[in-house]
Amino acid sequence: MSSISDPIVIPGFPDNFKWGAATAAYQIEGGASSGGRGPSVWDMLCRQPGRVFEGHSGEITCDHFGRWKEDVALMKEIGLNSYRFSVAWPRVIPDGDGAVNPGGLSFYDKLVDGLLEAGIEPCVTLFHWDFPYALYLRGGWLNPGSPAWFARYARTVVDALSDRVTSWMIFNEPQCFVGNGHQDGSHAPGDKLGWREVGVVAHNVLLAHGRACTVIREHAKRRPTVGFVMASWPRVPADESPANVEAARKETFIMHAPSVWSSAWWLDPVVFGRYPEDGLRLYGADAPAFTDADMREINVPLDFIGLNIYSGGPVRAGEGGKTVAVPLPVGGPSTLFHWKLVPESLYWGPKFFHERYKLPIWIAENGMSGHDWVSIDGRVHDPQRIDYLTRYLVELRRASRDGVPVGGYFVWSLLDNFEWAEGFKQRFGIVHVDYATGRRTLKDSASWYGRTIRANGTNLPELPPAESAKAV
Ligand code: IFM
Repeated sequence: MSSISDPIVIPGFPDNFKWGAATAAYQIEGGASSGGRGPSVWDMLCRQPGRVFEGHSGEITCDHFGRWKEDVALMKEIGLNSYRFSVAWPRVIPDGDGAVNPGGLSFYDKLVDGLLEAGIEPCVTLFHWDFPYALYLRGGWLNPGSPAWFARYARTVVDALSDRVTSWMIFNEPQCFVGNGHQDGSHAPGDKLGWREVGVVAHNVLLAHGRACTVIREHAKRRPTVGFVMASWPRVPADESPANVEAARKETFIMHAPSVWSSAWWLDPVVFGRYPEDGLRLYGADAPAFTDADMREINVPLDFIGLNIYSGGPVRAGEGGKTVAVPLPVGGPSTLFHWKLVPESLYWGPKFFHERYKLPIWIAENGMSGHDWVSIDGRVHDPQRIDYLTRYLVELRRASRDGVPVGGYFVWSLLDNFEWAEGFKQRFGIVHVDYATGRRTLKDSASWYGRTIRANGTNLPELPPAESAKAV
């Protein structure tokens, strides 16, 4: 019997919450020339001097291709119930559009079986940036045939895995492979296109999304759950006054210039079947040409929105309806990437996206890069990562308690890995990887994460609203 002085126990996360870790094929697999895999645009970019930190590449990286059994065993040891990984298109169809490579498919087939045997749900991302180089030579995403290439690839994977896989994410962070890959040229394929062409690339990616979603719905052997995964840097209110909350809500979706970084530019077509008016106005004559039929193809029902959130930007309401950015404290906590800690982004981000799009939210990535190494005692101590994850999860739990349907959380990343143009400089894993030997060492954060999973988040501190952030 409870008494008035007993603390009120509020649940942690929903039952059946997906507690996972995420990775991407090019970042961990290695085996770039093994098993019949074709080259991707990332293999080619890494060969160009000066493109990637110290000339690193994903040629070998964590050798997950060779060591996947060991990695599944580690996931089981940690206690994950879900694992988000991506399938490499050029491993499955080496030239992107020709013959299927049975060896490539069988790698994922065995991985899925291994995960299920370990009691871990496989959650598949179809595209995490490793576009087949042969298709790039045929115009890449600028080619009007690109949505059909992607739909065929999707069909191949769905036919092979959907008897066991039910959680599907189609594209990971289209803003990045379009914006970094095709506009500022910092990522593969390294192009610097003008607005008109970038708009075409993005539109073809949206069409590819719609077609792949339809392929999954029509051909999956088990009832699928399908999501769209966005990179998101939500705006957060500088304090919780209604005016500042409204300013943050508005600023999270508004467009001030033509941009493929805008969340609304992607999600409005996918969920509402139309480009945002402000974006179309700003693109002006450079807006992509589209038909009603295109928009119908893009606007097929989705089951959830995946958000990759690492930080956010505080704002307040200014004069005349303007929104003003509020600087974060000088010298405040930030990661090795210089991404500032803004834990309340994991409250406001899910809340604002759910309010606008009325879909469940999964946190498909969250985590931090740090200076992690194997200490003299043979262990990897990463207290800052534990603190970071604690603060962010407290805020996600607040969103869940406030009624946002939050379906899962995937820490980025399971393993230290190849961080694109930053090479191996940034270590995001909860498992340390010695790239010279391939040796894996669980970091302290992995043990902490396992405890948090077992407690379904009830071990996280109870902090008054926004206190997790204020303490920072
Ligand atoms: O490593 C990346 C990942 O591939 C996409 N989301 C952000 C991560 C950290 O930069």
